[in-house]
Amino acid sequence: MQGKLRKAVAGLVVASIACAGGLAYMHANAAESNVGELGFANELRIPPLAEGVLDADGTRVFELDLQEGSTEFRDGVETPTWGVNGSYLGPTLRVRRGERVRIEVRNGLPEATTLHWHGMHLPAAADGGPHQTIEPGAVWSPGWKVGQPAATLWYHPHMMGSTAAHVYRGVAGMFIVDDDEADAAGLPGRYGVDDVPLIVQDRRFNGDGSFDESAGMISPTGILGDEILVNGTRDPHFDVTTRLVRLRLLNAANARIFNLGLADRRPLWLVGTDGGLLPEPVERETLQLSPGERAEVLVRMAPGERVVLRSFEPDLGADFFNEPFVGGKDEFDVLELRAADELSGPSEPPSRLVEMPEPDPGEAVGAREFVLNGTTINAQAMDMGRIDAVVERDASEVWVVRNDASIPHSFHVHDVRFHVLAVDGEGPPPELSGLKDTVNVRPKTEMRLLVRFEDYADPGLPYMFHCHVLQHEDRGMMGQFVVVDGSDERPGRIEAEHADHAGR
Ligand SMILES: [Cu+2]
Repeated sequence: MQGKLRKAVAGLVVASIACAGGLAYMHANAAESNVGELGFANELRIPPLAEGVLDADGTRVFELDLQEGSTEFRDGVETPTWGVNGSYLGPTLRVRRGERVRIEVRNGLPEATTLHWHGMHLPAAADGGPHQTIEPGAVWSPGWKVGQPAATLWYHPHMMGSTAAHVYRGVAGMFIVDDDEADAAGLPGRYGVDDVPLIVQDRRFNGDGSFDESAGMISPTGILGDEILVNGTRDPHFDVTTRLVRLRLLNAANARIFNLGLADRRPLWLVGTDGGLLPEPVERETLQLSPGERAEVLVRMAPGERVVLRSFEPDLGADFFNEPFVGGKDEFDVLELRAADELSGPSEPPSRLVEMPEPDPGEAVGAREFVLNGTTINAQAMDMGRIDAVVERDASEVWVVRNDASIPHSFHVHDVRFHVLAVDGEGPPPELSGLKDTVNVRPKTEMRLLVRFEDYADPGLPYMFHCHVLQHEDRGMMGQFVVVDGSDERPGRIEAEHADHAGR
């Protein structure tokens, strides 16, 4: 008996040493890099521009078909994918401030999904969150009036429990809002020529060419790919014909934080963030974008040169154990910019862009706290029937978002654009000084946001706030708020058709 026990203990010790050794090995080898390995052989695909059709009453109508297909990312290798009006990703929608829009979304996918307009200010019923499910074969036609400044937004599914898979398979696209003030700012503005959408995603492929949807055994953040796609193009280059080129950067990855800059460290001029343009360009060497965030930057090119857009090792602030497993050691070449021998247009960015109102924390009627940890917010998992916050229409609140975890989380609020008032008590850095709808909340960090809820009230239908790391969102790192009008009742719960999907 004694001998048997000793043998068992010895076995256990050996096993745990092997296990710890394996973990240490994975820890040391978790760094991913493709730097220097790409040939930039493929011309960057530019998503087709959809400008819609004006109907009799002046509403701009778009048709979006969600569909299954297959995509050749690598010559001769077909990858089963999902897309919008195509096999992977979707068209860039373009609207003007002041216009009424309607979008007819047909779900040709084999399962129910939704389509959410990320960054758009609209009624809750049009938001495309988890309550606006579209069954296979069904059509959903939300409409609203575009009432916000020019900005780079995007669209993607938001289905309770399966957002990560639906986005990963390829359902996403850019959504650009224009207005007169941005037109007058003097920025490059020819779509696909000197105003270039860049939908940046990481993907991992199986040997047969299919996407590897397994989340990785160790990663606490879900899928991290080892290859980069830009607008669905692997190994891409873009031919630049102007001295200044405007890049609309969108981090459409499920989990990866990119730290984008040019390989020779020349400056980027940051001209816009999630919710619109900045008052003036700000020079940055690199720009960190967490899932869901956007930035518009200008890059200056010289005739005939080539420069690589790279994602440098990000500064995630995760603990020693987790850092490599959340992508903190990874570096990627993303895209090569190739300048023509002759370039046109100005070489200096405009000095002034648009007017932006200064945030006034004094207007806030109160504050509430959101603590991020594990895959919960305020220690609760998402419940489709539970209303977590009731806010008054046309009121401002301070939202204090604190990340108690040792990995980063990406906090997104639907419907609104907010100002970052402070990060750990300090004023925001330039990249957080513009209007935002998604922010990276670093580990052990507190951010104070000034959020204003305008125009639309609906006590029966909530908007979401959630982590934009999609695996976290799917696992319940999400909550709901309703906007109410003076006389509305203040619901604590609502009827929710899909409540049983929640809190997994
Ligand atoms: Cu998260």
